[in-house]
Amino acid sequence: MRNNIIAIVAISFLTMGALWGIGNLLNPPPEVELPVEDILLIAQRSTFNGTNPDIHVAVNVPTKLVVRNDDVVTHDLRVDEAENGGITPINTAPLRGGQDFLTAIVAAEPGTYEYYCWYHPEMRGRIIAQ
Ligand SMILES: [Cu+2]
Repeated sequence: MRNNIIAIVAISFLTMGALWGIGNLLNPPPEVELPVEDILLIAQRSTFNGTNPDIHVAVNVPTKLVVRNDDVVTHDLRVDEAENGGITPINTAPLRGGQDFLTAIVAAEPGTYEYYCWYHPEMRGRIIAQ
């Protein structure tokens, strides 16, 4: 009698375990995929990241942006107000060598916007919001 009870309990556990395993196989947890990556711009030798790269962002998805000055001269990063009002302006304020600034790119309308360094007009690139 006691052995029967032990057997029944053991079989119940095995059955529950098997059902749980099958359930996970049929319904795998969804993979989370972020729409965009965080952005790191490093001011160095009067460029951002060496190439002033295009930055792609998704409309209405705030994108974390870190601007770091690894140069010996002062830089900043600005994004001016757009005619269509489609992007939140950015101004890091002057960054000396070794300083960084954390902000976000927030585009409300698709379009191509510009980021630049106020001190060095050649340091400029595009933010493309889609
Ligand atoms: Cu600069």
